[in-house]
Amino acid sequence: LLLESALRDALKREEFELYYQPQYDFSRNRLCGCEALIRWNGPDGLVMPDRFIPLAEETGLIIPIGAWVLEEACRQGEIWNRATVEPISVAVNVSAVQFRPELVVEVRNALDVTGFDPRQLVLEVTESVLMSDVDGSVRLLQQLRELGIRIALDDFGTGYASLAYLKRFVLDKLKIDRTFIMGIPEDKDDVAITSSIIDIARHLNIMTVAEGVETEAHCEFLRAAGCNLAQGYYFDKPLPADEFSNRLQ
Ligand code: G
Ligand code: G
Ligand code: MN
Ligand code: NA
Repeated sequence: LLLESALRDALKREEFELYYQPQYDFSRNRLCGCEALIRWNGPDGLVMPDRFIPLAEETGLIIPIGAWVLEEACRQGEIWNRATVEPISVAVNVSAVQFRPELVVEVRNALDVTGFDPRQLVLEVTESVLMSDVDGSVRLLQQLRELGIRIALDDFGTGYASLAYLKRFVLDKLKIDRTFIMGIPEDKDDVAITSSIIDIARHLNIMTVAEGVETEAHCEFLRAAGCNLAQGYYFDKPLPADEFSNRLQ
């Protein structure tokens, strides 16, 4: 049984760790960034976020945990970017509980403390996060982008945002949900949906990131369709920071 006190102790004892899943740029054939994904090194081994993020959200602990994630991701990103010629972007997941005006202060603090270039920080939000308060979200996204950071819409196509919201929310990236990628190239519906998302995004000047890219066939299709970036087991699973560093060499 996972208890609130255990989660609180985990934060105090610094038992959380970020893994980084590489993202590859199709046009330049290179590693260009990553998504940071939290893990908990608990007393009985590695605990995945699905098992503790919901409790962290219910108890409000996601606020200090989320602030730690932001600062840790920026700290690590700054280390990488001091060592590489081509910049590496780092994407951080933001839950609905965190998506409130104070998030601007938390992001600014993480950038200030670490010196990380804001242009290399991406916040991943889902459609449901934005849709719970559309006007508030439009304002908050605007304030976040004024910090110079980028915004990605996660799990795109699975929520209930309509295409009209792509106009209202100022977004830099769309992450095509892996449930659409999975069926490529056999499933004609998945093929149609994925190429349409890529086309719409290109016309709106939004970058596309395919999630859950697992096969050579996925890659071939996505490259031909004009998708910008890919992330998935075909390339790498989420990696501890030192293994990600090895990928940069
Ligand atoms: O590997 P994976 O099991 O890492 O991640 C599962 C889910 O947990 C993903 O949907 C992701 O959005 C969420 N998640 C991972 N890391 C974080 C984090 O740092 N903050 C929040 N809010 N969610 C995260
Ligand atoms: O934030 P988001 O919900 O997109 O979280 C990404 C999740 O997807 C993480 O749990 C990560 O471990 C998982 N993942 C990453 N690449 C793949 C993949 O190629 N296939 C599958 N099935 N899952 C993946
Ligand atoms: Mn994500
Ligand atoms: Na996703």
